[in-house]
Amino acid sequence: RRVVVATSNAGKVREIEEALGGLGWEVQGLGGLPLPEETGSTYAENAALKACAAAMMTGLPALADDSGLEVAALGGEPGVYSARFGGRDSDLERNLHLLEKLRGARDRRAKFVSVVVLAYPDGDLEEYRGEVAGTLLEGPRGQGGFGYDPLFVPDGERRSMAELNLAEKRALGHRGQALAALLAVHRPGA
Ligand code: ITT
Repeated sequence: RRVVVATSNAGKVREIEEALGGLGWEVQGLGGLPLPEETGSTYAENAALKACAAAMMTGLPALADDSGLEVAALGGEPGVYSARFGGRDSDLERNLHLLEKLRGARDRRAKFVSVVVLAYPDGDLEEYRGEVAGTLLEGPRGQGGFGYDPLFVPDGERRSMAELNLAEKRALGHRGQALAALLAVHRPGA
C-alpha cells in the first residue's frame, strides 16, 4: 500500500521508512508540497492537521507524526512546542538551551511522546500514540537520530537515543511504538 509521509523532518522520514518499508508499504515524500501551520494545542491535533492536508493535496493516504519532549522539571515543557523550544532555530541550539535550563537540576526525568495520524482522502482518520520515559544527560552523546536524542537515555538503556541504530530506536522509542500500533491494525489478515 502507498502512503505519503507528511513531514519536513528528514529524521522522521528515515525512521518511518525503516519501520514500514519491507512490510508491503510504499512510502513516498511530500515532493515539495507545503505543510500547514501547526495551530493545534495537542500532538493529535497537529498530526491530524498535517496528515489531512497531505491526504487532500495528494489524493493518497497520508501519515504524519507530531511529537515532543516533556521534561518533568520544566512542568512538561517544551512538549507540543519542542520544535520551537526557546525560539531556537536548530537542534544544536535547542539542546544547549535545554541543558542551560536544567543546569543543576537533580530531577532529570523526561519522556518523548509521538502521535501518528493516518488520514485518508475521504476524511477518515486513525490515531496511534507512543511514549518512552528516560533521563536527560548533562552533555550530548552520539551521532545518530535527531533533535534531543543525544541528551536522552531511555529507561533500562545505558546509551543515549543518538547512540542507537534505527532498529534499536524503533524498538524502544516513542515513534516506533506508535508505528507498531499502526502496523498491528494493518497487518495482513488483521
Ligand atoms: P514536521 O512537523 O514537519 O513533521 P518537526 O520537526 O517540526 O517536523 P514536530 O512539530 O512534531 O516536528 O516537532 C517535534 C520536535 O520534537 C522535533 O523537532 C524534535 O525537536 C523533537 N523530537 C520529536 N521526536 C524526536 C525524536 O525521535 N528524537 C529527538 N527529538 C525528537
